[in-house]
Amino acid sequence: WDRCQMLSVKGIKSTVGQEQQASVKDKPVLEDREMHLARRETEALLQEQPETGNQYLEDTLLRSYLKTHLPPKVLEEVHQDLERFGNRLLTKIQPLSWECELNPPVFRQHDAWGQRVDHIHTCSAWRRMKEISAEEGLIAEAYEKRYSNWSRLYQAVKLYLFSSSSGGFSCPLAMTDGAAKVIESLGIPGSLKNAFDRLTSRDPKKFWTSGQWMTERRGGSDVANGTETVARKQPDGTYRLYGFKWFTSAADSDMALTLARIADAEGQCTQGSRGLSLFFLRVRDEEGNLNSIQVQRLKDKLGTRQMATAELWLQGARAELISAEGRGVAAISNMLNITRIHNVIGAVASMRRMISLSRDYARKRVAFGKLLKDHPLHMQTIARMEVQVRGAFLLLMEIVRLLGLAETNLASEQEQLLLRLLVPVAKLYTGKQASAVVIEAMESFGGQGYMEDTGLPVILRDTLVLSIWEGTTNILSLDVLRSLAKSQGQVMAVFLSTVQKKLEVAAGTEELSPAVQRTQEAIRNLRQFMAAAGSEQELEPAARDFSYSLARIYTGRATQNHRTK
Ligand code: UCC
Repeated sequence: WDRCQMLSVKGIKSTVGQEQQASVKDKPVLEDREMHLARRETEALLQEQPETGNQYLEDTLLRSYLKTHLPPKVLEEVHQDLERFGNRLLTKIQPLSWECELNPPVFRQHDAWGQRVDHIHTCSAWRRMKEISAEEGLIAEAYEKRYSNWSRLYQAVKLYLFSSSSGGFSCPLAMTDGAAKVIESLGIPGSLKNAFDRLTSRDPKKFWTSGQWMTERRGGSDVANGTETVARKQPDGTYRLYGFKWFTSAADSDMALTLARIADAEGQCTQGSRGLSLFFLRVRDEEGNLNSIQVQRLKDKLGTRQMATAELWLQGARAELISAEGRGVAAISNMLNITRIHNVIGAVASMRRMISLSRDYARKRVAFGKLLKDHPLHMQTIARMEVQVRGAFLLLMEIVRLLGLAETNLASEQEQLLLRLLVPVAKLYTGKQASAVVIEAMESFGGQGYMEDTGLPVILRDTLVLSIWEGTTNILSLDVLRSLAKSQGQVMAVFLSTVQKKLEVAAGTEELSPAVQRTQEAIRNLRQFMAAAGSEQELEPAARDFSYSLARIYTGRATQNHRTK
C-alpha cells in the first residue's frame, strides 16, 4: 500500500490492481521501472538531520546570564571550562548517551545454577557516565565552593549542559547531590565522613552515587502514612531495616538514604510523620554482597529506561540512624529540595535541547518551496517556545543563585524565604511546561519527530516523568501553601516586594512597558485573591492556579529584567 500510495501521490498512475493485471511478459519491465522510481522518490525524501554544536557556545541566554552576573575572574575560568565541557559533551558524551538508551539495564535474579544473585547489569556507557560525572566535578563543584556563592550556580550550569546528553545519569546525580546536602547539613558526622567524601569526589575510583528510597507500596506522595519499613535497634547501636521499597531509582547506587519507623522494645512503632526517622545505608558490602537486600524486579517504565529502578525487599539491611528520632521528613527535605532543583534543571535542559534541534531543522528543511525558517507561522511557534524556555531558565538561575548565597551564609532572611517558596513553584511549573514544550517541539519535525530512531521520542519520554517524581504538581502546590503557613505569610510579602522592586527597574525601559504593565496587573489580581482567600483549607482547591500565577509573575519579571549582553 505504501509504495502504491507514494507513487500515486507523486502523480504516477499505478495501482496494485493494475500491476496485478499486467502480463507476465511485461512484469519485470514494470517492476524495474517502479523500483527505480521508488528508490529515486525515497532519496528525494531524505532530509538533513537536525544537529547542535557546542551547547554552551550556542546558548546565548546562558552566556549572557553568566556575563551579567559572575565576577569577571570567575567568569573567565568558568567560560574556559564550559567551552571545553561543551566540546566533550558533543564529541564524547552524547554518543554514550545513545548507547545507554540502546542498552538499558538488565536484571538477573538467579545464576545458571539456580543461586540467587540479584544482579543488575548496566552497560559500559552508563558506568562511563559515572566516571565522567566525577571527573567533571558535577557534584564536587557545589561542595568545594572554590567560587564561594557562585559555585552552586556553576555546578547547576554544568548539570544543565550535561542533562540532555547524560543518558539518564542526571537522576543518580540528583540524589547524590541531595544525599551530600543532607550529610553536610548534619555537620558531616564522623561516621558519614567517608560517604560524604565519596559523594563529592572527583576521583572516578572513589566516587559514589546515592539512592533516595522514599516510595513504598502504599504510595509515593503520602510518605507519612505510606511508610511501613521498620527499623530494629541492634546491640552495637546500628539498626536493621525490614520493609519493601517500591520505587528505588538508580538501584545500582552505592548507598541510599531512606525512611523507616523505629520499633520500641515491644515492637511498636509510632504512626504518621512523627514516627519517621532517616537512615543511611550501604547497598553492598566491600565484597560486593547485597546488604540483606533482595531485588524483586526492575520497573517497566515509560521513560528513563536507561536507569535501573527497582523494587527492593529490605530483609534486615544494616543502617545508621542519621536524624533525630521522628524527624525523618524534616531531615530528608534537604534532599527533596535539591532533587527538585535538579528536576528543574532537567526540565529546562530538555526544552532547550528540543528547541535547539527544532531551530536547526528550520534552517535545513524545505517545505512548500522554502525553508521552514522562512514560514512566519512556523517561526512564531518556535518563538513562543523560546519565550517559555527563557523564562524557565532565568527562574532556575535565580534559584541556584539564592541557594549559593544560602550555602555560604550570605543570604538574607528574605532570600532564604524566597528560596523556600521558589523551589516548589519552579519544580511544579517547569515540570508541566517542559512536557508541553517538548510535545510542541516534536511536532515541528512533522512525522520525523515521532520516529524512535531520531532520538526525539526519548527526550519526550524522559521529560514526561518530570511532573510526577519528586512530588507531583498538586503535592508541590500544597508544599507552596505549607511554606506560606509556616512563615505566617512572610514568604508572600518577600515575593511581592522582590517582584515589585525589580519591576520598577524594568519599567524604566520604554519597550518593556506593556510587559511590565501586564505583570503589574497579575500582581494586583494576586493581591486581591489573597485578600479574599480565607483559611489554608479554603485555599487548597486554588493551590495549583495560585502556584502557577507565582511562577508566571516571577518568570515574567525575570525575563523583563534580564538584558542580553
Ligand atoms: O524518589 C523518587 C524518585 C527519585 C528520582 C530522583 C530524580 C529527580 C531528578 C531528575 C533530574 C532530571 S520520587 C519520591 C519523591 N517523593 C516525594 O517527593 C514526596 C512527596 N511528598 C511530599 O513532598 C510531602 O509534602 C511530604 C512527604 C514532605 C509531607 O510529609 P509530612 O510528614 O506530612 O510533612 P510535614 O508534617 O508538613 O513536614 C514535616 C517537616 C516540617 O518541619 P517542622 O516539623 O520543623 O515544622 C516541614 O516544614 O518537614 C518540613 N518540610 C520541609 N522543609 C516538609 N517539606 C519541606 C520542604 N520541601 N522544605 C523544607
